[in-house]
Amino acid sequence: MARVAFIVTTCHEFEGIKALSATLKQHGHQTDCFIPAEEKDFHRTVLDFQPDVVAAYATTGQEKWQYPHIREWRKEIKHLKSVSGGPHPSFDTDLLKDEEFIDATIKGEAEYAMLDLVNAWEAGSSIEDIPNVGYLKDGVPHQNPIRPIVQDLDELPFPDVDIFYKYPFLRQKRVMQVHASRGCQNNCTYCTVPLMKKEWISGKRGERFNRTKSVDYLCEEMNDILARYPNFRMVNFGDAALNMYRGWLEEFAEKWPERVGLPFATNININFLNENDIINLKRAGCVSVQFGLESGSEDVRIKVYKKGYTDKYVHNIPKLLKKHKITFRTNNIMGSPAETLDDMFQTVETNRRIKPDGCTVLIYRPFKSTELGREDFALGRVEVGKDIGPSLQNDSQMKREDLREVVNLQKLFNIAVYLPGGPKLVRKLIKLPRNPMYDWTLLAFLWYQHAVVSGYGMVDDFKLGLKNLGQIFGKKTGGTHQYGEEDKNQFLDTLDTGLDASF
Ligand code: B12
Ligand code: SF4
Repeated sequence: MARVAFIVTTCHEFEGIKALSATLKQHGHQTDCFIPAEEKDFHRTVLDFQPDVVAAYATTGQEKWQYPHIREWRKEIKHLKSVSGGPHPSFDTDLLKDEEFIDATIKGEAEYAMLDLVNAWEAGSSIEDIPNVGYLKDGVPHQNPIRPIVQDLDELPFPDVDIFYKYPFLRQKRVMQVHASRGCQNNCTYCTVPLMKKEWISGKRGERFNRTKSVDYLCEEMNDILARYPNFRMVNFGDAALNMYRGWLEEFAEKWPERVGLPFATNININFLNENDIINLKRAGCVSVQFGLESGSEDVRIKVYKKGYTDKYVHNIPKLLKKHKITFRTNNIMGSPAETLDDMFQTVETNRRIKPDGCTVLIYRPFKSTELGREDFALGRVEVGKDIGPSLQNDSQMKREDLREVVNLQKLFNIAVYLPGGPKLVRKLIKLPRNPMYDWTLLAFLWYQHAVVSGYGMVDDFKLGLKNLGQIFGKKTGGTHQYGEEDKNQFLDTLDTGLDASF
C-alpha cells in the first residue's frame, strides 16, 4: 500500500483527481488531496501525511508551482516520488528535464496508468514500459504510447469526493461540482480538447472520445454523495456540454428529477441543441446554462475558431432559453490573433443584442496544445517568456499594438454590454492606463453574475473571494507562475468554478 498526496492549486473540486483517487483506493492505496488555500500550513500538512508519492495536476502556467515544495519535502522524505499530470504535462514532456522535481509525467486519462506507476514505484520496478508514462532516460524525455481511454465510464468507481469534502468550505457550499461525461462534440482551434481527441483515441472502429456516464450510474453517484453530504442545494455540471447525446438527455430528464431532484447549471454546445433538448433540460431541473459565444464575428467564430456556432444559433438559442425560462451566460474571448479591437466590440454588440444574464470574458492564451496556439508560436506572435500567471483573467501574452486596450476591454466588458451607452464610454476608458479600478470592476461583475445568475449564492462566493484573493493579479515570477504561502488568490478562477468549462 502506497500513500499518494494529490496537490492542486485552486480551491475547487477536480473531477480528474477524484477519479484517480477512487481507482487508487479501490486497489488498496491510501490517498488524500491538499489545497494550499485551505491549509494553515500546507507544507507541514502534506509532510504529516507522509506521502510516498506527490501527484500534481497542472494546466499551462502552473506546471512548476509545486517545485519549491517538492524540494523541501524531499529533504525530509528521501524516497518521495513526484508525478505530474493533466493538460500541461500531457503535451510537454520537457518538464522531465527538471529531474530534481519530477520523476514521471502521465499523458491523458490516467486512472490505470497512475495505478501501474504507483504499483511499480512501490515494488521498486521499472516504470519504462508503462503506457501513458513519460520518464527521463540519459537526460532525454521519453513519452510512452498511451493505452485506450476508458470507454465505459460506469466501470470506474464513484469519484472520491471525500478528499475534497474533508474541507468544510467545499462541503458546506450550496453547489456541488459533478461531471456526467468526458469529451466534446466540437473542435475549437483555441482549445486543448481537440488535440486530446486526436491523440487519446487510436482511430479503432467504434472507439469513442465523447462518453457519458449512464443516467443510472450518475443518479446513484449523486445519492451516494448526498447521503453523506446532505448540505448541497444545487449541482453544477463541469462537463464541456451536458447535451452530448440526445437520447441520454431524454432519459436524464425522466430520471434525474425523481431520483436526485436537485436543480442544476451546466455548459451546453448550442450547435447541437434544439428546442426539444431545451425542454428536456428544463424538465430535468436546469436553471442556468453557459455557452461559448467567444466572438461576435461569425467569420472569426466559424473560420478561425472552427466553433460551429453560426449566427443563426447565436441568435435563436437565447430566445428559446428565455422562452423556457433558463438563464444563460456567455463566454467571450478577448485578444486572439484573429480579432481586431473592432471585432471585439462586435462581441460586445452581439451580447447586447442577445442579452445574456451574465458574460464571462477571458483573455486569449496561446496554448502549445491548441491549433491556434501552435500557429501563434510558429509565426512569432507570442511574447515568449512574458509571465501572465496561470489565469486567463489577468493579462495577454500576445504581441499586439493595442494590448492595453484589449486587456482593459476584458476588464470593462460588462460595462460595455450592460450600461446604456456602454460601448461609447468603454471605447474611451480603455485608452487609460491599466488600473486596479478596472480589475475590481471585472471582479464585481463576475461575483454578482456567478453568485446570482448561476445560483451559487452571494455569501459563498464572497467567502471564496476572501479566502483566495491574491493570485490573479498577484506576483509574477519570470517565466512560470509560482505559488507561495502568501500567494493565494484564486478568486477569479474559483468564481469560474465549473461554469466556464468550455472556454
Ligand atoms: C472543469 C474544468 C475546469 C474547472 C475545474 C478545474 C479542472 N481542471 O478540473 C474550473 C472551472 C475550476 C477550471 C479552471 C481553469 N481551467 Co479548466 N477545464 C475544465 C474542463 C472543461 C474539464 C476538466 C475535467 O474535469 N475533465 C474530466 C476529468 C475526468 O478529466 P481531467 O481533468 O483531464 O483528468 C484526467 C487526466 O487529465 C488525468 N489527470 C488529471 N489530474 C491529474 C493529476 C495527476 C498527478 C496525473 C498523473 C494525472 C491527472 O487523469 C484524469 C482522469 O482520467 C477542461 C477541458 C477538458 N475537457 O479537459 C478545462 C481545461 C482543463 N481548463 C483549462 C484552463 C485554461 C483553465 C484555467 C487556467 C482558466 C482560468 N480561469 O484562467 C483555470 C485553471 C484552474 C486550475 N487550477 O486548474 C484548459 C487547460 C489548457 C492547458 N493546456 O493547460 C482546459 C483544457 C480547457 C481549454 N481551454 O483548453 N477548469
Ligand atoms: S472550447 Fe468548448 S466547445 Fe470548443 S472544443 Fe473546447 S470544450 Fe469543446
